[in-house]
Amino acid sequence: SSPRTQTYAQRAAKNPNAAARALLEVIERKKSNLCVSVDVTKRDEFLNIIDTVGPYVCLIKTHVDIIEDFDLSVIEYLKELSAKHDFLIFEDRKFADIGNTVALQYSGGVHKIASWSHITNAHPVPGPSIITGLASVGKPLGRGLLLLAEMSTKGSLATGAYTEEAVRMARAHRDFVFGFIAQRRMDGVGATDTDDVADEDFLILTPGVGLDSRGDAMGQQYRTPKEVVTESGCDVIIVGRGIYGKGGSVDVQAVQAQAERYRKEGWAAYLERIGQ
Ligand code: 5FU
Repeated sequence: SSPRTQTYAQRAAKNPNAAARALLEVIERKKSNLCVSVDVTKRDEFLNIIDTVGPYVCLIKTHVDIIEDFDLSVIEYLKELSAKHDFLIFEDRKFADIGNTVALQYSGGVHKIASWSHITNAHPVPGPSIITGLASVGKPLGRGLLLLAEMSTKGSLATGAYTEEAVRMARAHRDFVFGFIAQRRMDGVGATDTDDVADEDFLILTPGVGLDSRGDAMGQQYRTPKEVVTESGCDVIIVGRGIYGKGGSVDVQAVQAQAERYRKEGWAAYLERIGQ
């Protein structure tokens, strides 16, 4: 059977990437395929939202470069919350430069992403050297990489042959690249007769998910968990503002209620997909 109809636990058992295995296992353990994207600019609010949604998520997605009052103690708290609530961390860094530069950006600077983020991502635009550059830092640490094969935004250029090439790049680096940011399943995409894709199982993490809105004023487009998980076969729903609104002060009960609502919808969509 294809990954589309297998359980997360079945897929965990045969995934070659440690970060992917850990993610699939936590999804199964918590019955949550929800990733919350915490896009706020103040450290207290950032940590407060994470502590609030923690019980409902498999993964927390960050953009640490938008936090105004950042220092490495934010990361210490984030790691504590990751242990307390049992979730993985995904810094949505979207690397896009030459191998040497991305290796420096990934390991160093103010944020030292590789030291704490289980998962990160990259645009395939520079070609395969971006993967080898990031792998030189991330592989020894047991990290995993996602390529951006598609985007959720209106007018995205990541379509057609570009998307297919992204999948080919991933296929050639299965030890480090375990999946995609995309809007649909990618197993077998762009494969030729000589590629062995029978056991291929790329995880698909999908932003642009919302239950109450179809988009924002800046090109974002939202689909529902059912459209994303049941119909398009994606594995993890990534939700930001649908959970905490505009940000500002955190209404703990309201944020909890939204997180549980999206967790439930995402899980029901998965059960429907695998026929349970
Ligand atoms: F790669 C992508 C993409 O194609 N669309 C996205 O929206 C990434 N994102 C991220 O997901 C974006 O940077 C935000 O951090 C998040 C979506 O937030 P929202 O509040 O749910 O729209």
